[in-house]
Amino acid sequence: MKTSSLKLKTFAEYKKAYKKSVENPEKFWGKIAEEFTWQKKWDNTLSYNFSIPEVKWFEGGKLNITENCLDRHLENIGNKTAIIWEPNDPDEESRHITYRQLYVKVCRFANVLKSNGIKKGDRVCIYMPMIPELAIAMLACARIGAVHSIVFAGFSSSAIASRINDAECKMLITANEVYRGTKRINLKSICDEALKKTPTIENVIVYRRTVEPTEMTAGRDKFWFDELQKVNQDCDAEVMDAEDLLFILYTSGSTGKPKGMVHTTGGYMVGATYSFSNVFQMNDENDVYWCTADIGWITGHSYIIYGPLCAGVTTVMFEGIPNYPDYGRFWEICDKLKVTHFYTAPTAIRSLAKQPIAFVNKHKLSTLKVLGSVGEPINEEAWHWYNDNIGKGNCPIVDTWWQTETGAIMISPLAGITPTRPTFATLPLPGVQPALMNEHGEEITNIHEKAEGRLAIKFPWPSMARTVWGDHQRYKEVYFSAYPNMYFTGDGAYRDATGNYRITGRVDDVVIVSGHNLGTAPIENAMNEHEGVAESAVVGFPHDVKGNALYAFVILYPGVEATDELKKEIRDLVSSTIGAIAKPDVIQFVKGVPKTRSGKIMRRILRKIASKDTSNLGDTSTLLNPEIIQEIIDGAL
Ligand code: 7RM
Repeated sequence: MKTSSLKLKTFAEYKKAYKKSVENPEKFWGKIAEEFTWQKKWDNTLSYNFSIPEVKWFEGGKLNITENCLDRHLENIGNKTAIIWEPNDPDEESRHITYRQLYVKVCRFANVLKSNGIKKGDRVCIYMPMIPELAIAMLACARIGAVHSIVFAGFSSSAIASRINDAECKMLITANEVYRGTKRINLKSICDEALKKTPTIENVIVYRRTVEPTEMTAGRDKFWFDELQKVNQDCDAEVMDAEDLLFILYTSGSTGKPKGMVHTTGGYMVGATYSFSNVFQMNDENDVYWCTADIGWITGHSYIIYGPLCAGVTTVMFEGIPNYPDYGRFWEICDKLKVTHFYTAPTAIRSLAKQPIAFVNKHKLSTLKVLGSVGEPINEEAWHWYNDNIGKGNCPIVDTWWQTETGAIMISPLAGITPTRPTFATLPLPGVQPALMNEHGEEITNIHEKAEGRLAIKFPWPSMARTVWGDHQRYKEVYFSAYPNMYFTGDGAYRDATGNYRITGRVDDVVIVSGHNLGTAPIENAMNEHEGVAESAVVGFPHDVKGNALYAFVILYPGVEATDELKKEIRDLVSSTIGAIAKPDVIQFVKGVPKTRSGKIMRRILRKIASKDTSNLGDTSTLLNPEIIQEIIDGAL
């Protein structure tokens, strides 16, 4: 989908496309799908039934996503850089891999998978750092029709083991070690611990990222490099049906064990690529795109690898962290690699905004054209900091709302096309039909009046997850039971009188205080407006009179003194912004709040601390900062 007429160019074109996509979704998506390379055209564009639930797109169509990411580009852009890899250590050299080189590497490693007994439909777990071999491993799986299940290389051995066992993976691909800032972490030993409990794994392929000695188990563990020597580089792409599995990716539920979201080949490819091209608008062949997410998350799957490579652009992979060697690293890389399109998360923006502005101003940032945000609601303050200091007021910000389950961006401005508005994800992409639901479970259909409710989607889109691996019932209960014949997102949203959406946060974060439904996100936003407050998290806890009361965990900027006077100021600010009913009963100043690796606050744990019920905090091993929990408990009020 490169020079496609389907890339929208003006707001009028967007509106026209949107209208068409609602009037005849099958015709709309069918035309987009025709822009890709298929071995055989589909028989049936869409069949679905949300009450089973079952969704099938492009059934009978035969394709391989790697032919779309790689083979198709060889003729015209074979020598263009597909991946620029930027190492953790700024003194180590970057790697530039062309489309042709990537094609050869993927085919060759695909033969390694085959020679180790991996066949179409087998599940392969990948636990690797942000190095090109991670991209090669995932594309090699796709080349032969194996289903990849990538586990973020910051997760613990028990998290790896439970994911491997849930999907019954036959192979594990990993690296011996990984560099992260000043640390060197032994991934292989974490895997070895996991492998004690994973009977389905037959082979482990180990990429040597460092020269350190690596412990290998004979008969099971093999070095990546040694295996490559045994195979050639010719590998035909496996014939996949559009509805054959492409990958499984685990996402944490608000309770219980992680859900293995299942994505299939054709629809995912179409959705990821169409959204990528239209949202980011990379219109110059020299544009360079950098998404700072880890490939272990859906953002990395769709918007570091599959979307950008299908679209034939240059995509950056960064191995390191934002604060090594210092807090200017992101901006240094933008200058060095001439990044034009930059995509990151509000949590990263907020943490960088806390640092002295000199870390930004040391760098030019003159190549940037478009900025993106994803992962949580971006608060007003962070939006402006990003816009003013990074974009210099010249770069449209695309605030992209979507989920692991949606596979692709659902609500977002199209860069340079859709008028933006701070904190608003704005309008649905063509082909996406959101519905705002009121407290009686009815759709709020008047789009000319502002309204607030819960966000559902009332028509299927190609890249939606098809099931939860091994638990279709859970898929039905979580996503298709809240509202008949609709997909429920779990998010709340506000819609203004022009149809622009602002995502207000997970509705599991709604607290009912004295009968008032209070979203915690707007309260946090109000508190964050105080000049001393860096970040905050609000949860509910049981209260004799009010039913629930509000407990606020507040992180102050360095040097700000934690006083009772400050607490009063913060309460007054909430009161004047939202209303007295939203004033937190308790404010506890903390150094940090527990977060998932992708930057989402673990409110489940804060709720327990606020309720003085800390006997069983559940699994905290996958957190970014588990050590903060005891500190918060010790200071609890
Ligand atoms: C892409 C991703 C999904 C949840 C989702 C929301 C929140 C994501 C935004 C956002 C407000 C955004 N997948 N979320 N993007 N909230 N504005 N632009 O993050 O599966 O890991 O998370 O993230 O609550 O339901 S995810």
